[in-house]
Amino acid sequence: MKREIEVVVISDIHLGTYGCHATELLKYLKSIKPKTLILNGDIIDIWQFSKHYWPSSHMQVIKHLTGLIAENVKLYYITGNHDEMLRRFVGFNMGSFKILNKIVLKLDGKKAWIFHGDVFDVTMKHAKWLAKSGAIGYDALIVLNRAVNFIMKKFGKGKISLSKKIKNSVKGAIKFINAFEETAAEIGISNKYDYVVCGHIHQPEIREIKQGESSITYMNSGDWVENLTALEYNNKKWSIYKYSEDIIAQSIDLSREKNQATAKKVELFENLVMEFKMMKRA
Ligand SMILES: [Mn+2]
Repeated sequence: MKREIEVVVISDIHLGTYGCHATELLKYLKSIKPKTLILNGDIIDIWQFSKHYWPSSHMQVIKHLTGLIAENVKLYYITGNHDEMLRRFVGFNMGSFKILNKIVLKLDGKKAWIFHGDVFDVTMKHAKWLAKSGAIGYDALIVLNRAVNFIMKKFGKGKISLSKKIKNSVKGAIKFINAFEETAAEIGISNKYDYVVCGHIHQPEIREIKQGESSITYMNSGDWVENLTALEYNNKKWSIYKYSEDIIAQSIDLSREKNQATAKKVELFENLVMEFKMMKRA
C-alpha cells in the first residue's frame, strides 16, 4: 500500500552527479501517493552534468516523475541554481505540471511560501531590505543574483558555491545556515506567510522562528545527497521524512524496471534536452 500524502516537498536531488542517491529516492517515491509534489530546486544538476555519468536509476527518477503527470498528480518544478537553465521555461505548464521560480500554497487557511533559496547566497545582505521594501520581488532577486554571479565570473571568481562555503569551516557553516534561515524567516514574516519552505542548504529543518512580535514556521526539505529527506504535509501538520531501508515496504520490486531502463543514457538525456527546446518554441 502506498502512503497517501497531501503535499510532499523534495529538493536538491542533484541528478547527474555521483553524490545523488537516486535509487533510494525512487524507493521513497514509489512508496508514496502524493496529491501534490513540489520539486524545490536543484533536481537535475545541469551545472555539474557530465555526459559520462547518467545511470539508469537517474533516468528512472525522471520517468517516475513524468509518470505522475499522467496520473494527474500536481507536479511543480521550482528552479534552483543548479538547474537555473530551466528558469527560461518559467511559466511553462502542461496538464498538472508547472515550472516556476516560487509558489504560494494555501493549506487549510494558511499560506506556505515555497522557493529554492539560492538568491540568499550572493544577495544575502541586500536581499532582506530589498525584499522587505516591497520594491523588488523574488523573481527580480533571481535576476539580480544572476547578474552578480555574471560579474563575479568576469572577475574570475566563479560562481558562489555553497558546498565550498560549507567546507571552509564548521563555524562558518553554522553561521551561514543561521543567516540563511533568519533571512528566509524575516522576509516570510514581512510578507505575512505562515510557512516559508526552502531547499538549497542541504539542511532539513522544521522550526518556529520568532522575530519581535511575529513568528513563522521555517522549513527545509534537506537533500538526496547526504540527508535523504523530504517534507510531508498531512492533516494540517508538517513533518520531516527521513529515508530508511526498514520503513520502505519490502514489496517494492525495482529489479524488473531496472532492466527496462538501460537504454543509452546519453541519448535519453539528449532527448530530454530536445523536448525542453521544443517546449520553449511551443
Ligand atoms: Mn541550490
